[in-house]
Amino acid sequence: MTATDTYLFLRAMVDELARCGMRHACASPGSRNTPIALTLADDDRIRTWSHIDERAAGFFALGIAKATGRPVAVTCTSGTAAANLMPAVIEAHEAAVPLIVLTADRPPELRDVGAGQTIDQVKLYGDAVKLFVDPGVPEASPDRLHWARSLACRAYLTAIRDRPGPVHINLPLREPLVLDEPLSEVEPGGGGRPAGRPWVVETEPTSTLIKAAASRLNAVATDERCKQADEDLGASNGRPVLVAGELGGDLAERARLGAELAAAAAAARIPLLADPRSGARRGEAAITYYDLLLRHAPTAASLTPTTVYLAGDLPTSKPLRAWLAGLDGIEQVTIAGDDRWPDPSASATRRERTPLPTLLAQVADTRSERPRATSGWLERWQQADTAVAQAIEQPLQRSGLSEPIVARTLAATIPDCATLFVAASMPIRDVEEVWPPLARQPRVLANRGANGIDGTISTALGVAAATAGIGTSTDGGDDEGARTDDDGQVVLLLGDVAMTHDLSALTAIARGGVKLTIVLINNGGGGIFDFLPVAATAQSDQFERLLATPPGLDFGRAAKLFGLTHTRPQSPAELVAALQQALAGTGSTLIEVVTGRATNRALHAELEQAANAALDELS
Ligand SMILES: Cc1ncc(C[n+]2csc(CCOP(=O)(O)OP(=O)(O)O)c2C)c(N)n1
Repeated sequence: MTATDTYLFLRAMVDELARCGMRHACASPGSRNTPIALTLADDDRIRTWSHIDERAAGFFALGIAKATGRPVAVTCTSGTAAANLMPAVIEAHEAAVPLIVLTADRPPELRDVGAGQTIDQVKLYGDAVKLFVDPGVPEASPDRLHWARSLACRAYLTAIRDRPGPVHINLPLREPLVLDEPLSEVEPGGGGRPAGRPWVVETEPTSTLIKAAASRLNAVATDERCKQADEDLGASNGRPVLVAGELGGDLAERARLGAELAAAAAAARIPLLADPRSGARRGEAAITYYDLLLRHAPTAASLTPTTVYLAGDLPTSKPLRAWLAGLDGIEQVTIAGDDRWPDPSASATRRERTPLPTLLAQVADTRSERPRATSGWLERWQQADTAVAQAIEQPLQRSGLSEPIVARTLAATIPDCATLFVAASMPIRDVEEVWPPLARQPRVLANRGANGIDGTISTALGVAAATAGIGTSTDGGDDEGARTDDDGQVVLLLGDVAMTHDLSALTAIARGGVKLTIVLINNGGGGIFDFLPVAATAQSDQFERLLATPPGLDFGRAAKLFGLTHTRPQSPAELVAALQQALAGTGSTLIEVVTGRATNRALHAELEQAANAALDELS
C-alpha cells in the first residue's frame, strides 16, 4: 500500500460523491486528513471551504446542507478534531440534515498503542449517524476501487433518503500521506460509469417524483379515499386546526410548501398556527398571535378543536405545546412522510404517512368540491387574533427598539429572496410571537434539532455560502440546488451569549469570502433565564455568574477584529436604515441592538397582560 493507493481510493470516492450531486465540502487542517482534503479540493465540481475549527466547520457544512438539501462532506484529522464535529452531527441527526463526515484515522497497527493523536474513532458518533463504515486502509485494486465508488454512493444516498441525516466514514490512512509523483489519470478497474453517471443510481424521493406520485395517486384515488380526506379536513368534524413547524426540504422547497399549505388552509377555512420557520404564516387563515392567545385559559378552552393536524416539526411556542398536550380525546394527526415522531406529550392519535407535498396536491386538486370547516370557526380564531393584535400594538410601539420590535422589523425589512437565520433562546421565541403574516417575507431557518446555542454563526455562514452562489459548480453541468438564490443574502438574529459562544466562526467571513449581516441583541447575558423560575429563587449574584453569564465584551472591537462594519441603531427607523445599508453593501455588518434583560422581561409581561385583558373582554 502506497500513497498512490490512498489517493486513487479517495479520488474514486470523491468522484462518486460529485457525480451523485455533492457541490460543497468543508476541511480543517491536519496531517492525517491531508489526502482527503487535497482530493476534495482537486475536484472542480466541489467547492472546498477551509476552516480552522472543526466545530465551526461542522456547523458551516450543516448550514449549506440545510439550504441546499444536499449532502455536504466534512473532513478532519484524527483525535479530538473528530470529536469537535459531534455537536453538528447531533444537530444534523435531530434536524434531519444530510452530512457526510470523513474522519481520518490511524491505521490499525497504530491504534491503542500510544501513537500520537489517536483515539477510538470507531462509531464515535454513536446512533447519531445513519451509517458508519470503517473501510480499512485504502487499496487501489480494481475490486476495491469499484467498492470505493459503490460505498461513496451508498453514503450519499443514505444521507439523503427517507429521513435525511449524517453518515460517518472513518478512513484509516497509512504514511506516506503525500504523493511523490502526479497521480495517473487512468484508474485501475476502468474508473466510473459512462457519461458521468454515479456507480449506483437510486430513485430518490425528490419533489418532482413526489409530484408525479401525487398525480398518479389522484388519478387512482377511490371515492372512499376522497370521502376519508374530506372527513379529515373537516367535513364531518367541523373544527379542525392546522399546526405547522419546519417543513423540511431545501430553501425553495420550504418556501413553496409553506405557501401551498397556507393556501390550502385558507381555502378550507382551517385556522393555521404556523411557526415562521414553516414559511406558512401567511394568507387569510394564518393566526399570528397563537402564542399569546393560547396563554389565556378561557380562550384556549373555547377554541378547542375537533381535529389537530401537525405538519412538520412542532413549533417552539410553549403555550401551543401545552394546549396540544391538554387536548384530551381530540384526534391529533401527525403528517409525517418519514419516521419522525414529533409528539413529546404522547398526544398523537394517527399518523398520516402520505408526504405533505402529496397531500397538498390532493387538496389542491379537489379544492372546488371540498367542504370547508364549520362556518364561523376560522372567524372565531381571527376575532381573538385581532383583539390581541390591537391590544399589544400600543405597548409594542412604546417599547422603542425592543427585542420583539427587532423581530418584527426584520420580517418587514428583509427581502423575500433573503433568509433570516434565527438563534435559539429569545430570538426564536420573539420571531414566533410577533412575526406578521406578510405575503412576501424572508425564509426563516434555525437550528431546532437540538436547540443548541452553539454553532449559530457558523450555520448562518454556511447558509450564506450556499445562497450567495459563491460555491456554484463551474462544470456547467447539473448544478440544481448548488445555487438556491441569485441574490440570496442571510441575516442572522442572535443573542450576546450565542454570539460569544461561536465568535471565532467569524474568521470564515474573511477566509471564505462569505457575506453575513448579523443583528445582535446585546441584553447583557442569557435573557431567557429571566423568564425561568430560577430567576426568582437563585441568589442574584449566583444567577448572574452561573446562569445569565453576561459576556461583558465590546462587540465593536470584535467586529473590527474580524473585519465587519459595526453599527448601533437606537430606534426602529435606524435599524431599518442599518439593515438596508448592510444588505446593499458587499461587506459583512454587525448591527448591535442594546437592550436590557429586565426591560425585556417586563415588556413580555406587559404584552401578555394587554392580550389577556382584551381576551377577557371578548369572552
Ligand atoms: C450548546 C448549548 N449550551 C447551553 C444551552 C443553554 N442555553 C439556552 S439559552 C442560553 C442563553 C442564550 O443567551 P443569548 O444568546 O444571549 O440569548 P437571549 O437568552 O438573551 O435571548 C443558554 C446558555 C444551549 N441551549 N445550548
